[in-house]
Amino acid sequence: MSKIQEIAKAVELGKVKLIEGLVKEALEAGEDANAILNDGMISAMGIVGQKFQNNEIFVPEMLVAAKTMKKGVELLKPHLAGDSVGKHGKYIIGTVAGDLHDIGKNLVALMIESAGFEVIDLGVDVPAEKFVEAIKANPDCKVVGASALLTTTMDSLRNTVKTMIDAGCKDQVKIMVGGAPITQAFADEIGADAYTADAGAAAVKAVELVTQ
Ligand code: B1M
Repeated sequence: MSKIQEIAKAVELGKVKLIEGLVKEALEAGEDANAILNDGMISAMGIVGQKFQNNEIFVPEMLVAAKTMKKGVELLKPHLAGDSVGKHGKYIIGTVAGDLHDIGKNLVALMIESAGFEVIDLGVDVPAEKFVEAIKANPDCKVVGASALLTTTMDSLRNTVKTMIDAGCKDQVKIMVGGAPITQAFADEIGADAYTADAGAAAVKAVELVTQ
């Protein structure tokens, strides 16, 4: 089994105590941090989701898998992040109200930071009004990102975008949306300025929005 496969297995099985050693060994062996993240950790989360859907595992197992991945991402952070924090200004990000998933949102935040933004992370389960408050409190912020990871919180994302538009935020910021159930068509329908499918593309799009 390769180091990356071992990392994937550790995340899938929620081996929190093993992940630190495995990630360090993989980095020392010269594995690329992006490959560890994508082929190891993110693909393992796909398997975890599949097992949950098939009733082979339940919420506690999903939680330890998430905890293991978070610990692994912490170790990868210095190898993924750039050193130009803040050159593109501020980026406000959060997971919408009713939604507690934060791994994807955290990865987007990490990539956005690496691309040269100062990230203001509002966390999870963020009420629409809190996005508006944060935008108004940071008049120099030009982009905001909202994540929804459940089909049941797509309406919450719709409400978040509408609340921002109704509060006049579009005069100040571009609104980006994303998350597993979100599509370009849905983003267009709710009035977002941009949609991307993953964290890497989100960083590229954010730079595009402030430099075009
Ligand atoms: Co939940 N969960 N979960 N869960 N969970 C999913 C999402 C699910 C698909 C599992 C499944 O059934 N196959 C399913 C949703 C089904 C649906 O939508 N219809 C589900 C469910 C049902 C639930 C609960 C309802 C379970 C229950 O309680 N019965 C519950 C809901 C709680 C709530 O939010 N109110 C729940 C709870 C949890 C845990 C708390 C246990 C845990 C989350 C822990 C945490 O995040 N701290 C958890 C987990 C771990 C998962 C899975 C297994 C993994 C999620 C994840 O981290 N993926 C997930 C299954 C899966 O994803 N296959 C599942 C990896 C992450 C890197 O991907 O989040 O998609 P993702 O982010 C990507 C892109 O979407 C994109 O970039 C990211 C990186 O490339 N992206 C953006 C995200 N935000 C973006 C923003 C952008 C642009 C791109 O611009 C701003």
